[in-house]
Amino acid sequence: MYGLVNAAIADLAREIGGDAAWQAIREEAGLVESSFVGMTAYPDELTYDLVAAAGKVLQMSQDEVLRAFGRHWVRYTGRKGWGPLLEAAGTTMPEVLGQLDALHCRVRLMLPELRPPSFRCTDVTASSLRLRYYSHRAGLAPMVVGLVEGLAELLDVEASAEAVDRVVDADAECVEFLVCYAPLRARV
Ligand code: 1DX
Repeated sequence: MYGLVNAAIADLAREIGGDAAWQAIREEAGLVESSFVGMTAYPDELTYDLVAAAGKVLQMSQDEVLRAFGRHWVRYTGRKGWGPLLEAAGTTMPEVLGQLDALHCRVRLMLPELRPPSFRCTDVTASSLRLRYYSHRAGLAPMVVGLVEGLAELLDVEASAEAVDRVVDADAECVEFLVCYAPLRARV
């Protein structure tokens, strides 16, 4: 994954446990690099190793690390100048979630090695929707719960996501989430 992801993990680890925790995670993961170049693609292995090491050092389960990472990703990318990308996607949960594939298409124009997941919304109501997450990568679904929480923070609404179904293929993973949010008001 692009270095920005690994940099976000490092930033999250420092936020939780300070620089000492991040150094311990680097050591645990056998990481040679001391920092990451955001726009350089790194092997996925490295990211998985960081998540595993972060769990060990910060005494969090893998699911907790992934969820915290999802929340942090929205904040971190906002801080690093990518906020307008997400802000342009919409102002409500269903709008933004429905625009994520288009957003990733745009980012891919710049970053040819991007392998973004795909998100599809169905059964959209004023206060809930079903979100299907299709990923090239296995085991990252708990991150989606955090991503939804991060988006909720950004949009200043209450929201939650819960996995309700999963289909695992040889080379892909599809997980369906039920996303609930504060009811949208009819526009006048
Ligand atoms: F709900 O693969 C809200 O490398 C969401 O399943 C979900 O393949 C927001 F620095 C710049 C750069 C760079 C901007 F220039 C990425 F390189 C991308 C910013 C997306 C904001 C996907 C990151 C693929 C890297 C993927 C989990 C898990 C998607 C991470 C979250 C908006 C992003 O992101 C999986 C890769 C950006 C950039 C966003 C992602 C790769 C998401 C979201 N993904 C790099």
